[in-house]
Order: sequence, then structure tokens, then C-alpha cells
Amino acid sequence: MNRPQTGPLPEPSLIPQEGWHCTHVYYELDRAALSQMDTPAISAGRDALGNIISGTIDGAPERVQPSIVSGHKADFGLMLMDPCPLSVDRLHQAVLQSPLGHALTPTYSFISVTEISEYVPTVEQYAARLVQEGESEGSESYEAKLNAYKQREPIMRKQRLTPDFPEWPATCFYPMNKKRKVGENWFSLDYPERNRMMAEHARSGMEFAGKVQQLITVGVGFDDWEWGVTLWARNPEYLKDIVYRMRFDEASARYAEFGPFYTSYIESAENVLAHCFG
Ligand code: 76R
Repeated sequence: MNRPQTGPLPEPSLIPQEGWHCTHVYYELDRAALSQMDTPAISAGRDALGNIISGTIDGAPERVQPSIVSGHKADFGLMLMDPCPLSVDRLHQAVLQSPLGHALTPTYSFISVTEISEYVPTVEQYAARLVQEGESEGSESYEAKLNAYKQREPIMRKQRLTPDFPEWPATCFYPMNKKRKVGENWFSLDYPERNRMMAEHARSGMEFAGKVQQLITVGVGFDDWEWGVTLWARNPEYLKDIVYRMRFDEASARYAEFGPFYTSYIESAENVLAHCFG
């Protein structure tokens, strides 16, 4: 997480030197407030809200993803990302200030930023890992694997810092911590030990390539949990499969603590509102 500062200090700014701000926010409809409105007012309000949550209004964040939340925790959710945290928050405020805003209650939110985890190997570290795993430097297979990683690395970087969202129908968000208990404190383990467990974690994650995509955003210093886990799945059943699988990884089994899960289904703004308002 910590990168040494090189060169002159940057100008004071809200914009990260790399990466984006991210907010997950969930809203519930207040049916009592809605019942006080007549049908044309609700319909006009729905149009206005649809415009906002489709992310097409002026100054909208770079990424706006509406989804239908299953269960009682909320009716719909938004995942918002932008270099500027105020641009992210402006969209949330636009929702609340819209004509239906008084009939919407935010029930949960999580604010975080993107980063490249300290456990993602650089090309040099990857090369060293290949040798450690028994590849001989300069061999054909060593060069092939290294080249493949060289090609993949910038794409992975982009996807971690300024992601494109996959075109998949299901998503799940939950915040998590790593334990800080006497005798079981993630943060008092040395780096090689954490790196060993995160490498095991990454290997089990890669078994879900093509089925699940993950985005880890960091809440440390911003919100009540250390990380936000966003999973997108080709099918909701893979959400269950991956989370179950990872419960057996040492990094999760021994050290992870989880907050509430928000599972939701990605739809256009129009469909989300049609679902919620009937
Ligand atoms: O970024 C990378 O792909 C490199 C490898 C990798 C890192 C560094 C990786 C891979 N993860 C990393 C970091 Mn992950 N991840 C979770 C959860 O439910 C649980 O038990 C844990 C929640 C899931 C489901 C998941 C999925 N990962 C992290 C971190 C940050 C740790 C830090 O920086 O200290 C957390 C909290 C975390 C948690 N992980 C993968 C996945 C998947 C599917 C992969 C494979 C890579 C991919 O296809 O995207």
C-alpha cells in the first residue's frame, strides 16, 4: 500500500496520483412517501432519476453502474467511480435532490479508492518467481511465460486502477478486514508470509477466470472496513462458488473478517427503476 515518495511533493488535490475514488451506495424506496405523490409526479420523478443513474448527466462519474438489490437490505444500488471524489458524491447528491429524493433512503455506503496491491508482482518479481519455481533463466518456456506476463501486466494495472466493468449480470459487494487479534494479526506478519498467503489466494482466484472478475478497493483511512470486494459473475452461482472456495484459503480462513453482503443484478437504469417502482 505504501509507496515511497520520490521527487517533489505533489500539489494539494482531491485527485489521486493514480487510480480512482469509488463509492458503493444502496437505496431503499420509502413507500409511505411515494404514496403521498400522484402518478404523474412519480412518473416524472422516475424519468429524472433514470437520467441520473444512467450516468448520462453532465459531470457524471466515469463509471456508474446501477443494479437491483435482492433482499431487504436495499432496493437498488449504484457503484460509482471517478478520479474526483466530489464527482462521485455529486451523483449521489443528485439522486437525493431529484424529485423522488425524499422517497429514497440510503441504507448503506462504502467509500474507497483503487490501488495496485503490494502483492501483485512487478515484471522483475515475476521473473524471479519463475526461477524460484524451477524455470531456468533464458529458457524458451521462461521467456514465453515472462513475455506473456509483460503483455498482461499493463492490462491488469489498468483494470485494477481504472477498471472497465464486465458485461455480466450479477454482482456482489462486501467489505472486509484482515484480523488484528493477539496471536492472529495479519499486520504483524512479515511481508514474505503475507505474500505467500496472497499468492495462494490469487491462485484460487485464477481458477475462476472467465466466471468471476474481482475488484479490490481500499477503505483503509476512508471507511469502517479495510477493503471493499466487488465481484462480478457470469452467473450468480459463481459468487457462491468463489466465496466458498476462498473460505479455505489461509488468507481468508484464518485472517478475513467480513461485513454485510450486497448481492445485486445489473440492469439498465430504466429496468432498475421499472423493477423497483413497478
Ligand atoms: O490483482 C491480481 O489479480 C493479483 C492477485 C490478487 C491480489 C493481490 C488477487 C487475485 N487478489 C488480490 C488481493 Mn483477491 N479477492 C478477495 C476476495 O471472500 C473472500 O474470502 C475474500 C474476498 C475475493 C473473492 C477475491 C477474488 N484480494 C486481494 C485483497 C487485498 C489484500 C491486500 O492488498 O492486502 C483482498 C482483500 C482480496 C480479497 N482475488 C484474485 C480474487 C480473484 C477472483 C482473483 C484472481 C484474479 C482475477 O481474475 O481478477
